Amino acid sequence: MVFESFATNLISGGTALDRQHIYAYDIQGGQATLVSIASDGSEGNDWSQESDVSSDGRYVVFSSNADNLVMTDTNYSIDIFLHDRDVDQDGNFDEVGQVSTMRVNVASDGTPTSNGQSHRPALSYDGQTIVFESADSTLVSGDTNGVADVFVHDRQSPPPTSGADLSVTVCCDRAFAYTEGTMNGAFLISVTNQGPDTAHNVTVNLSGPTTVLTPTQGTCDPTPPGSCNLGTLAAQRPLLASRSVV
Ligand SMILES: [Ca+2]
Ligand SMILES: [Ca+2]
Ligand SMILES: [Ca+2]
Repeated sequence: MVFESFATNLISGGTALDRQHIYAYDIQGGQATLVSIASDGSEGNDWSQESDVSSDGRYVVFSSNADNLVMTDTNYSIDIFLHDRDVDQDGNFDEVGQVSTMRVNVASDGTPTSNGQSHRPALSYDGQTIVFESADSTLVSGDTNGVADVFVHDRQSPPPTSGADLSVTVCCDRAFAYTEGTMNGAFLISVTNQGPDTAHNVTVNLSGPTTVLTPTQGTCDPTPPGSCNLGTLAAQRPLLASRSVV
């Protein structure tokens, strides 16, 4: 479950919890976790409210007046944010470096338009669809009614990742050798998103002989030439896939 609170003693290590924040609460473990945070773990610098959570607890949506939850929030207005508690999809939530926060009151092409406040977000069972209310008349074309409307943001069609900046390096972390024309060894494939925005559907296509592929997140198809779908890669985050040539 998720809830909002002004309490300052729900978690340890907070630095500025004197404002309304969103917490996820694990009923079985009896543990509250601050989730109105940026991808790098920074606490929201202003109040957050109106939260909802997906059925598996992975995704939390909320509205917030904080302007430090994503890199380019300069609208001085209330936005809707989606916090992913398990970017690496390993089932362990809230790991440092494996959470991400994105703004979802954006136009269909991903443009973070805003000339009005957005409120009251709700999340679908699977966390893929967000519905919210907004006075912003620029989210869709032809919104000339002069009043707030209800909008749906479908994550199945992720926005362009123009602010993502992916780089790939391949390096031999262990000795490898050529033996009678065959190559044996292991390689580390490092994919890094150095940009300010989350990259979606990160796919790495390989070439070469039969391999064993072990990604730190996502899945790989080792069938030659081999490819990996590594899923979502948060801003300023690296991930690795090891490739053993057999
Ligand atoms: Ca804002
Ligand atoms: Ca995780
Ligand atoms: Ca309107």
